[in-house]
Amino acid sequence: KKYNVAIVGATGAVGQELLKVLRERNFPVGELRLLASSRSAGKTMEHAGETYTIGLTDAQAFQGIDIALFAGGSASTEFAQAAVDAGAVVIDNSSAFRMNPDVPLVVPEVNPEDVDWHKGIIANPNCSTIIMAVALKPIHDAAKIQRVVVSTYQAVSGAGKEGITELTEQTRQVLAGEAIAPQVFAHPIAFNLIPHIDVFQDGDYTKEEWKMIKETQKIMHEPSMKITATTVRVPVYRSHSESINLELEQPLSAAEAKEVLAKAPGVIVVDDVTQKKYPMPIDTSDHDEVYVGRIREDKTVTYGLNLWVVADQIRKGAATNAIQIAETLIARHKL
Ligand code: 2RA
Repeated sequence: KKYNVAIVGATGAVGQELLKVLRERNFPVGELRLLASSRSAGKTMEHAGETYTIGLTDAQAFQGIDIALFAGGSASTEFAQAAVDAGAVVIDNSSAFRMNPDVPLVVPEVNPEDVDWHKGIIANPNCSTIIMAVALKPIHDAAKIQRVVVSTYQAVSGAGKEGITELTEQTRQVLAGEAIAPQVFAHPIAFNLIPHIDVFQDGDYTKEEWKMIKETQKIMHEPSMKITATTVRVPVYRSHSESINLELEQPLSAAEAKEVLAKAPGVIVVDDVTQKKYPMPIDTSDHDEVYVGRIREDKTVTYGLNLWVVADQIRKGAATNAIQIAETLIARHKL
């Protein structure tokens, strides 16, 4: 069986990646409808040798669509319900519905069963949340995580194509001794890092930090798991990195942790310090897996563990996860 698929926000960084991943994974696409705002509607786009005309996202755009992949942004609040009303299942990459108790928030390696109770919309979690959840799940199953302390090192492409352009342009300007005028980020990002992603909220945590806390608790079905986060933008083009410290309820040696992680779906362990092997953004970009290394016991608590986790946030943190949700729907006969 083939499915008619719409990509809403097809011209952005995530939209483009959705297109790539659909093709790469041989997703059974019938009609493919590319939609965007009035800025891009009417333009044509080349992809894998084919020319597509971008349609306008409006309430009528979803007739006959089985799966609507929303890349993110305000289109979700405006049009997700229209897509559902037209009979599509929406897989939404925006933050609009993630914490809605009627909307499953799914990482297929962690809680695939949650697709079963969808009412039309399934939310794709925040990028840094997805990456962390994939690495935490096997450890939680093996030794029950009590507390998580995470610090992130997030690539500029997390802020879209404009983030990439800003880093490139500022790097050139700094090297040329020219003045810098930050637009996408609050401060210069070239030769700097910024401990501030999204807006500040309760307790002086950023929205990105609250996403990592609240979304992880929802995905893992552990509403009282203790999680604290510091999220940082770094001058890297692509792939988010995370330093994760865990306190466990039961003992788990570094060797055992490596074993469970190596067997876990979607995880690749890269951890051989004698060979200077550990995950780095430069190696993980354009890959779908979550890479884990620097796996060490933390002896400052009874059962502690440190992990270094890196993954391509446009792929596993967004597009790949969304398409895996669609695959899960098909596999579980929920489409
Ligand atoms: C970022 N979390 O990296 C965002 C993208 N979803 O800014």
